[in-house]
Amino acid sequence: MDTTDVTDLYREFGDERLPPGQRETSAFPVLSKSGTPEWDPETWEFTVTGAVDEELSLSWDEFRDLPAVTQRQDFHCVTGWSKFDCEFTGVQFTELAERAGVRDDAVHVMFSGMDDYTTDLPLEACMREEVLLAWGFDGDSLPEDHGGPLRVVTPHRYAYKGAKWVDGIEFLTEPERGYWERRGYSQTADPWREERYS
Ligand SMILES: Nc1nc2c(c(=O)[nH]1)N[C@H]1C(S)=C(S)[C@@H](COP(=O)(O)O)O[C@H]1N2
Ligand SMILES: [Mo]
Repeated sequence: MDTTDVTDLYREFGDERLPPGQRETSAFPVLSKSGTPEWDPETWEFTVTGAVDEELSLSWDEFRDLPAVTQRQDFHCVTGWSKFDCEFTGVQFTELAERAGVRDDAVHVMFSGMDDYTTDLPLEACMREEVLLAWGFDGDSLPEDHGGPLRVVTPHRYAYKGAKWVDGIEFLTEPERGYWERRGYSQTADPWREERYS
């Protein structure tokens, strides 16, 4: 599969690839609010709900049959580390949005994970080529600690916007707050503007 390099997206937001206040690391630390949830490919179900023409419900096999892309991306954690050149493979957010048919009154999105994690983003911040629902990392399946079988990646936002173990997307007509956003983290989370807290 061809790899698209989106590591230059920082040019839209700032002059430096490394956002202010971040340090580069080659490690890939694990940050989870609780443990790594168990999952069963037989019963796993992914849903797209809310302000859409047609709600979707996909099995693991159905999800894996969706068209996928591979991208080289940077990863910025709000706690101060950045990891360059992560290779993620997965389905673009826009692909799912198109299949469900996002209604005109949708303005915001809530992602939820199997560990009851939630995180929210404005719709326009999701409708970008680099927002992936990733099942692959560096040519392998996504490690379970890093959100396997499926996680969201948001290289233009701090990484808490990327729900690990994601199994639901809800389109909202009013903004709502996710797990960390309710606890004082930024809703917009632009690393080049250091939007860490709200
Ligand atoms: N489901 C879920 N997703 C999550 C989290 C979590 O606790 N649960 N933590 C977030 C935070 S704070 C960060 S920094 C990244 C960390 O991803 P990593 O563990 O792969 O480094 O996942 C985000 N997504
Ligand atoms: Mo984080």
